[in-house]
Amino acid sequence: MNPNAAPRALRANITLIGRRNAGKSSLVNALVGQEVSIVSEQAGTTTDAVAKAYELLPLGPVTFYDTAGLDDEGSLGELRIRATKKILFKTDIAIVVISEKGIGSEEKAIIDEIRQQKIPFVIAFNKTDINAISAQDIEYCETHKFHYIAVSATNKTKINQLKKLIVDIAPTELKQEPLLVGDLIKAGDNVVLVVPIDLSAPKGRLILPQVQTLREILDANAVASVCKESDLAATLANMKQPAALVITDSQVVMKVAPLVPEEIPFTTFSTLFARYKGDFEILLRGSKKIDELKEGSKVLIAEACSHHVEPDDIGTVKIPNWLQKYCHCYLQFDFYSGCDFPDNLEQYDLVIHCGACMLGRAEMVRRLKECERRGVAITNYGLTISKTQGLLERVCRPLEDHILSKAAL
Ligand SMILES: Nc1nc2c(ncn2[C@@H]2O[C@H](COP(=O)(O)OP(=O)(O)OP(=O)(O)O)[C@@H](O)[C@H]2O)c(=O)[nH]1
Ligand code: SF4
Ligand SMILES: [Mg+2]
Repeated sequence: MNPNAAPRALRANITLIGRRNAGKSSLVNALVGQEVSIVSEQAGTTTDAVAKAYELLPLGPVTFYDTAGLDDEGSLGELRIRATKKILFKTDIAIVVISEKGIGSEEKAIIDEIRQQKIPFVIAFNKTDINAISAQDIEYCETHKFHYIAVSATNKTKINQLKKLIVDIAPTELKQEPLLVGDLIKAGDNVVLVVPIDLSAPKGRLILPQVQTLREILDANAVASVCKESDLAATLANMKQPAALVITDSQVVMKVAPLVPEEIPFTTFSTLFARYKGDFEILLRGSKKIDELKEGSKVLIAEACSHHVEPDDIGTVKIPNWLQKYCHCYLQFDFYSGCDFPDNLEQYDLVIHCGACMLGRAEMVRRLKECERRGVAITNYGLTISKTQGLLERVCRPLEDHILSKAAL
């Protein structure tokens, strides 16, 4: 864990998918204004996916993936189709490229799959310089309320409009940075941060999540008090106006919880970051899976990057111990670090993800969605710690109350 590292920029993955020869490579070239992908009239030109980084304003940095045609033949073709489908797991926005032949059963199957995976998509009818969209295809798109556009990669027609459509349908996590704590407090509130200064605390400074939280409290014109867990009781007792929120480091949540009166909203930095960095509902759903783990259940501890492992490492030592104690049984743990998930992800009963300090929100949400698409529950370190200490409900309450109050508006 290195919570001081700056988050990587958000980068959206945009995948062009369709039959061979539909013009996927030509369209990628037209979108980025460069000849990055080989184009030919021979079907099956693109065999391995080609990635091209591009700055798509106002969305920001994106990667276009040009994929192999989904009607590729033979055993190698099957492998390519599988590789293309794997890219779909990581796709934020899909462009279904249709050739001059229009939408057939193959295209409908692709669209169904994309919809099932809840990927926003646009249908790009390519080659409209030689063939206009048929009335039947227009009706199909209109009936299903699909976004569609007629383009020509060769003539560069409506390429800018296609880019605009991509930006319009982009998921919200790609468009706006969410708040960490600012929406949970109001001007003048007292917020107490509990920061343990133990051996694992870096010398002479606070860590990034703490600094980021402090900054947001100030931005909200609220007042922050910072103390160690040993000084919390005195800090709360000396306040003329009761604390509006107490936020603690997860690792001391057990010590701190009894010191905070029930009526004072109480949460952890990790819980705030679970919402800020990911999809809170997916993570919360995943944490419920902990109660279903039984003897021999398989748990994957996934870390987004490799790092030096301390003897009491949170991912490899503490969380496995807490979990087994909580579940009263032996669990099988696998550990995986890197920007991908293992191919056999489906065999796990639960994935527990690290705090994702090195990942942008979009990337973390994408990882969460990939697990959902592959039917595997996922939660994260922070929620797991609170759950195994019996405090999950309490530390989530400030966020859930906020979600409910927003829904009531
Ligand atoms: N007339 C016309 N031809 C196009 C257009 N876009 C692509 N083509 C042609 O269609 C053929 C296939 O184009 P590619 O871009 O290689 O198609 P692809 O979907 O990447 O094909 P694979 O990689 O084989 O799956 C080439 O001969 C292109 O010149 C277009 O907008 N209009
Ligand atoms: S991304 Fe995950 S594994 Fe890497 S330093 Fe951050 S919390 Fe630790
Ligand atoms: Mg191609």
